[in-house]
Parts: sequence; structure tokens; C-alpha cells
Amino acid sequence: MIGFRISGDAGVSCFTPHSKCRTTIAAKAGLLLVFLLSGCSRTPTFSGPPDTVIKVVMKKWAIEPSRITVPQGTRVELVVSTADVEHGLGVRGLAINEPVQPGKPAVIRFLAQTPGTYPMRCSILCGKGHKDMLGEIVIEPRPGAPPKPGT
Ligand SMILES: [Cu+2]
Repeated sequence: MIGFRISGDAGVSCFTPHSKCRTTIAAKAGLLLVFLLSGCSRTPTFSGPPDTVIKVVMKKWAIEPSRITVPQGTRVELVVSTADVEHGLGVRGLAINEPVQPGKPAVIRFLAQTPGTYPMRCSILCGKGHKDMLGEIVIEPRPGAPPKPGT
């Protein structure tokens, strides 16, 4: 028999696997799995000084520079500021999502680990041109590194 118990003021206890409880348990397990998986895709970071510091400016309606290229293995520090309202820098695939407030540049560090092209976008709805605030971070393969499988 499956035993499962949530103790507390609500007094919810469930030692018998009736269907309603199984559904709840499955939903909780699903949420936990999503949580764990999202935790696994954390930005690979580093300690010590960066190899390169790149200034990024977000403004209506652009991210400048719109293309950032770094070699694989680089310890990158982005110093992201906004020229007008609050924006956010989101980079899919690198698990980066940082708000950028006027007067308070965001410092984002990551290790350029896996070669590829990672789309950047503004992650805070900032006005009608918000969707045009796009760019990309390109991690170039280290010279002599074996090519990515499938290429
Ligand atoms: Cu925006």
C-alpha cells in the first residue's frame, strides 16, 4: 500500500490511495519534477574575475549591441543598463532573466559553455515596441574543439 501523509492544521492525511489523492500526488510530483528540471538549467557561472566585460544598453526599442559573440570557455560579465524605462534581459538557453532598472545596471555573469546561438529579448513588457527588442548571444566553438554532434 502507498502511504502518503500531509500533516498540519488542515488535518489532511491519506494512507489509502483513493483516486482523488493519487491525482493530487501525481500533480505534486509533476510540479516537483518541473522545479528540479528548471533547477538543472541554471546559468553556468564562475568565480573570480571575468575574461570579458560587455556593456549592454536596453532602450526603446532595441538591445545594443544586438549581437554578442564570445568564444566557448569565456567567463563573461554583462553589465546591462537601460537608457529609459525598466526593461529585462532574457536569454533563452542560458537561463538568464534579469530586470534592468533605470540607474541600476544589472551585472550578469555566465560561463560560455555550449556553442550555439541564444536569442535575447526584453522580458518585461515595456511598451508597443517591446517585441522588437531582440538580439542574440553567439558562443563560438573553441578552435580545435570537436564539432557538435550532428553537425
Ligand atoms: Cu520590453
